[in-house]
Amino acid sequence: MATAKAHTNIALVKYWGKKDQDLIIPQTDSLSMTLDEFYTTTRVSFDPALTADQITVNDQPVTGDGAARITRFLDIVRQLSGRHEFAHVDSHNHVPTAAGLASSASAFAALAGAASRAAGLDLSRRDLSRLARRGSGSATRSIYGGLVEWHRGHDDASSYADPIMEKVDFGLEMLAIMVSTGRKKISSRYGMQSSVISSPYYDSWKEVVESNMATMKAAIAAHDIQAIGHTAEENALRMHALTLSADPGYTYFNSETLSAIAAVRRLREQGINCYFTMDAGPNVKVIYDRADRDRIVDGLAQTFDRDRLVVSQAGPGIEIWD
Ligand code: 2P0
Repeated sequence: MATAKAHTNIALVKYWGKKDQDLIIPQTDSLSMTLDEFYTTTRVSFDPALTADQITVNDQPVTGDGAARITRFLDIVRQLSGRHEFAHVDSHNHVPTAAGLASSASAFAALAGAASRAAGLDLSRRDLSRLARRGSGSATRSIYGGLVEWHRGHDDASSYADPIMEKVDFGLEMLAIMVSTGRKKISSRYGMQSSVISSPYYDSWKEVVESNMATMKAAIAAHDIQAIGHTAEENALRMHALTLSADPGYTYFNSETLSAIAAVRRLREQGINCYFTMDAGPNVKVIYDRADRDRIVDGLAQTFDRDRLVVSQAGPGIEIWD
């Protein structure tokens, strides 16, 4: 038996498209911040008495497509370790109630850590990030704390994460504005593939990411929060342009997303440095220097209830224990 705790992450330079859908090799590099506030804890034990994997999430049994995806992942662990037993998987997502931020990143990172250890594998962090990638692309980055880069690579061995700054030693902070609790209609897996196939802007996106990765790394090295935020905001808007320009086009934004963007821009017009980013859903995350936190929370509280504003520091990498 083994247990692992992994935190979710928010990309500052986004992953949006695969080269290899089976191995989950992305089209581009990406870069994220691991968040302290949101994490998943997962316990795995292999049991010869089982005739199928037994999976619960937040104490509710998981069946159907959700279970099939976890079993496919466990099959990879069984193949790597030479074990044949089915497993008990008990997972808890620690996200604020009504977050709508539950993430496959922390889920598959924690599952990779717990399942590999329970199966008797002793993987390096790099190999854990490669294994987590097989469950969900963004999980690759959740093996490490702080600021993390996922090298796209070109095959299973070369596509893994590396830490850029494991302990964030300057004021970078993120705040999530919880605008919606509903389940998204278009999964990121489907949405990103549709962008790869049908957006006429996809080749430009690859150039954008290459340039944003260089700018972002230089900004991190310089502790330049304004440049980090500006680059992340530009990158997010260009990623979302890939959803609008797919065929059929769609968006993850709703009217509250646009209100949140407007609220951040109003703060900026008042001279407060803060920037927004959005993922495959309507929630908005704000990037800023923690010295400005109180003014930003007070400003956003004019539009959103305070209990929908969740501040998070950079969080730690995966922990695994027996
Ligand atoms: C990211 N997102 O870099 C981007 C930005 C959402 C928007 O990674 O198909 O759940 O499991 O590899 O990792 C969400 O996609 O997709 C994601 P799969 P995943 O964080």
